[in-house]
Amino acid sequence: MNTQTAGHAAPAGARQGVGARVPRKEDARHLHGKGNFVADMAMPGLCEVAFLRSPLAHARITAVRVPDSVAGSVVLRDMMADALDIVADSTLPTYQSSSQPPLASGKVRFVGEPVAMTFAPTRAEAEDYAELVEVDYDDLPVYADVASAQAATTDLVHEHWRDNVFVTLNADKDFEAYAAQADLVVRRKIDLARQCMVPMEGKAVLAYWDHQADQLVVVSATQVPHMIRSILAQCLGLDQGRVRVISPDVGGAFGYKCVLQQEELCVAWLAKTHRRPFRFIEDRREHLTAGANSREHYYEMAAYVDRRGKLLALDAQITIDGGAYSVWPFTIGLEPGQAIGNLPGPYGFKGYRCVTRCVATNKPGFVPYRGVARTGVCFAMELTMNAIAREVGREPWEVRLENLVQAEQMPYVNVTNKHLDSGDYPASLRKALDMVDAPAVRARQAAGEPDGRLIGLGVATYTEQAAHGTSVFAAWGTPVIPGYDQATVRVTPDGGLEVRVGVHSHGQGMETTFAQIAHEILGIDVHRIKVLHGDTGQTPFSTGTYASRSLVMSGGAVSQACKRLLPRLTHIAAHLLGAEAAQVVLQDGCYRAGGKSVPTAEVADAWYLRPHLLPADVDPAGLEVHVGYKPKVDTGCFTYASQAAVVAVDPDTGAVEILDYAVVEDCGTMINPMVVEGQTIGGIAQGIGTAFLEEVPYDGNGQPLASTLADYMLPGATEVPNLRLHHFETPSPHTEFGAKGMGEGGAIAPPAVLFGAVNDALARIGAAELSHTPLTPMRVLSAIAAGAKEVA
Ligand code: MCN
Ligand code: SMO
Repeated sequence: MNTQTAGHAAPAGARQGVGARVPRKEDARHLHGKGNFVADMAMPGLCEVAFLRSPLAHARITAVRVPDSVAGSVVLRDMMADALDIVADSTLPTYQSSSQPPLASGKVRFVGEPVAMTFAPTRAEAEDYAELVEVDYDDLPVYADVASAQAATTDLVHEHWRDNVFVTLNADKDFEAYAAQADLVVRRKIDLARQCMVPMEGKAVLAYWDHQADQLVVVSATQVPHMIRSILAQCLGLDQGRVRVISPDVGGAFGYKCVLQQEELCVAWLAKTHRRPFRFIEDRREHLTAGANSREHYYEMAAYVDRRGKLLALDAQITIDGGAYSVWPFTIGLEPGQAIGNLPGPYGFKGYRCVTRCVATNKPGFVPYRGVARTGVCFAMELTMNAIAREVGREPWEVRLENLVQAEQMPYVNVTNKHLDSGDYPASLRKALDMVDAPAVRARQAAGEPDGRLIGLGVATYTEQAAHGTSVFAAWGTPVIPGYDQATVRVTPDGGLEVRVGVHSHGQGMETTFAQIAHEILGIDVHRIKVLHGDTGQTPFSTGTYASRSLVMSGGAVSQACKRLLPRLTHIAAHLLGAEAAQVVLQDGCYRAGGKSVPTAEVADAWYLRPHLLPADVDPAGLEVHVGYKPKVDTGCFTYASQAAVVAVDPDTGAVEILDYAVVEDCGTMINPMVVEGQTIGGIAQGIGTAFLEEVPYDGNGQPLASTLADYMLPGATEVPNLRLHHFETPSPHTEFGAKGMGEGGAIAPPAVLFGAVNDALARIGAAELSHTPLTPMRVLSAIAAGAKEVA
């Protein structure tokens, strides 16, 4: 294992291959405002689309009146007879199927559900038309939370269901046997609030008919262009060959854009029907009140431990508020599936029982959000670890160090059959404790602060299952199951390289990192390597970018394709050099032998334009290779990290300041450490939002109470401290270069770390434990008051 600490970009002329800090190629256009987002696009005759959305959470639609003056510009569900509803079913037992119409039909199931669609030359006019449409509703009982939804027996969210539960998952692995050996049981209730994903760019889709290609072209801010093409073709009754999906620059996605959005379907339908261009750009209010939500998990944990805090068995109940509809293609089964499987995290205990329920409520549908269920399970597991430490009177890290899977146990198959592939979890925790100097923090706590604030230290260790593939998704029974990812690489006649992949970057920097992979093998300058992605017309199929899979899967395919191309280039070069292929070495993009050299450009020139110079036995497939790839083991690779934070809590105001934050992460071999650090820092910023600020509150009528960014609080630069990062690099045994996916990890641990730190601070004055996000100043003060009451 070699380690490397955070640093800055590599100077010009430096190494460009795997491990180099190459500045991101995509940054130039973004920093100069030259990105190409859907909202930037202009098209003759473009109509802007607006939606009339339901003001009620659960109601029957009894009448809709459209004034004649705008009738030609208003669409209702029954005018879209040729479009199918969105149905995303999992084959998991107990799963109940929801059918989401592109526009509400018969009834509405959440505030913000589109009821009518209008279009006009400008968005303002389209919104005016929407205001003229009158809808009569008959109220139905609203299920605004999981408790009322589960209690309901009539007027269910989906009438034909037996109850309001999408799916119930059960796990039991040797629970009774191990629980029986425990000395004590530590119980906690832990909740994670409902959140929005709030990318800078919301949903954005433009669709038109390409008359020349006789094709519907859908330009959409999506993570998964090939899957959107498949489902749009299916819902609109078109051959897939007559649909092209292009995902241009995407302004952040975080999971929000990895599913088919109903507005995407509506706008595509308009273009198919009218053979003209239409566009919808979600505004911030629509995003906050009607876009998909995430997180909202409720945990009841019972940890069966021995006197030293060794966890023998865990009994957990998880309830997830799944909102009104299942999303295509991941289904509402993905979140409970991830939760029940990943709850044990990095720990090696043997007895496990868990029931996970995903409940349908009258809220927007539920989409996986960066970290997916792992932010919740890490929060629940780590707060439980802290609780165990409290009850057995040990330091929280002492208890963890004993419970973590140890390095010598790797590879380790855990209690939920996760194949933890490699790494040293305890070493990462020790290093994080070192970085924040845990003994010094304890001494500082004992001495007290001159300003009366309370110091606290929190830690968390987590695993990030990444790039999980066929067997994992097959077990979740999703409508689409990822298999091989493909890449095409082609040397251009002037010696550059084109790389085509079906995944899509929405901020991850793949245009740079995939070029680095190709450079590592072929030595071509990264600035002469063009990564083409995000266009079904130009790239091979991939299920897309999600589950931190792009580097391992598509990056792996790029690596394999380049490795297959290299001998072909070498063979031609050897002939040009008059040498044996075995004597030829590739150095700085030049093929060298016997004191002579030819650059890649000359080899390419021979293949494309001077075939009379080629060897007789040249491979006629030429300088273009297409491969499909998946790692040797498709259960995913497990990136892991330990994070530690020191906070100061003001017991008078409830304000929390993060004084120090250290991260020790191991994603195997880093392709670009600077990109890895950017991903980690961005994820942690979002995690800080989850911990302290973010919540979409709903009232009892299912009305969203946060409709602007003044109510839905996001972390800004002042809330994100200087993060100190340290890397371990334990190569994965299963992947190209030993790299593991890591795009979500940063967002997983912060709530666990920061609640741990605040609870540690407040324990000094006997406050109650905090265990509901977000950790607001008010909640800090209530915890102090509750503790005081308990003492009195
Ligand atoms: N990388 C690397 N070395 C590694 C692992 C990754 O250099 N060992 C680099 C990759 O080459 C890639 C980036 O890090 O440029 C992330 O790679 P990976 O872990 O494969 O994740 P994906 O590319 O599949 O991205 C998806 C992941 C997810 S699921 C969410 S959600 C998320 C995230 O990435 N959303 C993001 N990061 C985001 N970053 C931005 N800016 N915006 C989002 O919406
Ligand atoms: S939430 Mo990321 O798109 O898996």
